[in-house]
Amino acid sequence: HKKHDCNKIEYVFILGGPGCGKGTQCKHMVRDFGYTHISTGDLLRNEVKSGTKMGKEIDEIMRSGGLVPNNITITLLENAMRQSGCKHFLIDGYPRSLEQAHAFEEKIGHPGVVLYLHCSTSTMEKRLLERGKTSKRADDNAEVIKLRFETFQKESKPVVDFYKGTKKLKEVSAEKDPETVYKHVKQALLETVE
Ligand code: B4P
Repeated sequence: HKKHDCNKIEYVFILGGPGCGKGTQCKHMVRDFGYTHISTGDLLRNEVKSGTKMGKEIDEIMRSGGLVPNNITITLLENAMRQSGCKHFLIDGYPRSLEQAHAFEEKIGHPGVVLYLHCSTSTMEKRLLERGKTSKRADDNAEVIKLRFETFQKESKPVVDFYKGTKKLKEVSAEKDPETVYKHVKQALLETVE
């Protein structure tokens, strides 16, 4: 039931702090534009569930609010993209550091547009604590949330600034309810794909 075509742009990066609503907005974009959604957070959680040695290593890092080593993330990402057999992707939660941005652009390709969901820390914290009541996610508790915010400021904010400099960045406020946020997300994406 795709309403718009994503053929013009192969890769869309979705950036934003922990709990800004990346996963939520991606669901809407998949429905309307026909992209394949790839979330590095989901890929990493699947690896943890599989109980491998690498999964245990990943679990510890996620519980500390830090970033999983780049070689692990890019390998999972490349495999998932290959296995999907698709060509147009929403890359959700990646790149989270300048090093990751460079790795993707060297090994895979260049994003056509970079969407940044901008949200205040207090709103993000509220959402994550709310999700934590039912999510059973090891990182949705006050202590780890604080560390995830620190990692975002230190490692991921520079990625936002980098793409601002290339003019590929589209900034959308993610403060309001999901439907309102999506109206602006859709507008920003339409401006680039059509
Ligand atoms: P992620 O899985 O990406 O977790 P997240 O930042 O919390 O985003 P998520 O998509 O889950 O939440 P959303 O904002 O949609 O990463 C988790 C961890 O994995 C990282 O800390 C890191 O350790 C590791 N990791 C991931 N990618 C990595 C990478 N590239 N390199 C290294 N390590 C990596 O939603 C949050 C909640 O808010 C939901 O409950 C949702 O329902 C609600 N919500 C959303 N939008 C809302 C709105 N508009 N109004 C009200 N509620 C809303």
